[in-house]
Amino acid sequence: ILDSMRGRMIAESDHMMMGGIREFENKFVNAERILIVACGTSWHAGLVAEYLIEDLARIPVEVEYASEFRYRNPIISERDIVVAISQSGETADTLAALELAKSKGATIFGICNVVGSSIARATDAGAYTHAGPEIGVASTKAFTAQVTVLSLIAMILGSKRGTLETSKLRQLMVELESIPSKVEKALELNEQIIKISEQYKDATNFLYLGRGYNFPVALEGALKLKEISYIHAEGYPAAEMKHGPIALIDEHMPVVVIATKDSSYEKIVSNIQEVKARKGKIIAVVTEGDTTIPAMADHVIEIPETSEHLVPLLSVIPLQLLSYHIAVMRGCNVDQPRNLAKSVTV
Ligand code: F1P
Repeated sequence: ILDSMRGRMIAESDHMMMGGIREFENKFVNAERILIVACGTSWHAGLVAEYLIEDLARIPVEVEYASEFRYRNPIISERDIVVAISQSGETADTLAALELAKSKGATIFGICNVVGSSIARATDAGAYTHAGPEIGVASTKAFTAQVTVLSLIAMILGSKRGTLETSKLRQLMVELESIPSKVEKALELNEQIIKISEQYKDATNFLYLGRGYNFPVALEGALKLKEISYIHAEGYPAAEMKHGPIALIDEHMPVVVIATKDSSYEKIVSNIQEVKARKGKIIAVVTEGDTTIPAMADHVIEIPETSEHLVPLLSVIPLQLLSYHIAVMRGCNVDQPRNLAKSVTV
């Protein structure tokens, strides 16, 4: 399984001209640290990778906003692997961050959509995601593609380092194969999400909460809403709510809680109770068949069950649909949101 998986990644990246990872495999496997640099949605994909790689491969990962990276004096060495993630492959901040890391001797791996883009050309190796091109500015399927590549990397590293058992690897591979059909199923939620969007299209604020693998998804849900509907939204780790955001909760605050069945499920149930006690409105994304949270939430969106390692690939879908429909109902141009560019080259 591992060989075919590695073969697939190398074949893909060789075919698409960025160097394959074969040459750097040992460096990757023996890395003391992996540094991820990216902006916006790509940064959120990087955050998912931090959870995946630390959990499955036990390599320390740091995820840096590329837009901030060069304004401090970061410690980088030739022993570091730097992964630059960018949908457009042209984001100036990401390019500058990887150039800085390269000048210190780090090995640069890229994950980009666009063949021959500036970031792809500046890397030592990498993988193209080919999720596009489309005219829409806000990144959606690029996120899914980036997280898929990063999941494969985490699995390969975990297997090579002996931190991921063969049976667990096999289980994850089988699960990954089932993701496309589960994404299709999640897209069938469209009609239900239109109805929810109608109720909240005039909201002025939204809060998004998630734990574990769903925390980056909460950030991404909030970003998508801001980008295309111009509604103020914040994403938080669910447990962080009591350290500030809880003060904002009243009957006018919709709270999107991503609460799929995983190791933190019980904790998130108590977060929902805290929101309900303050009359906040709960839009819950849950695992199909859940009965506890539906009894508490104002709206329930059920997604297919999957491994918690892969759940962002599914839980992000309803949040993208929610942003999309709210934006359309508010008369916003979802393809060309104001003030945003497909490639942020300055
Ligand atoms: C990064 C990004 C996108 C966002 C918008 C502005 O782009 O922040 O995530 O949706 O388009 O740029 P990229 O480096 O992934 O191309």
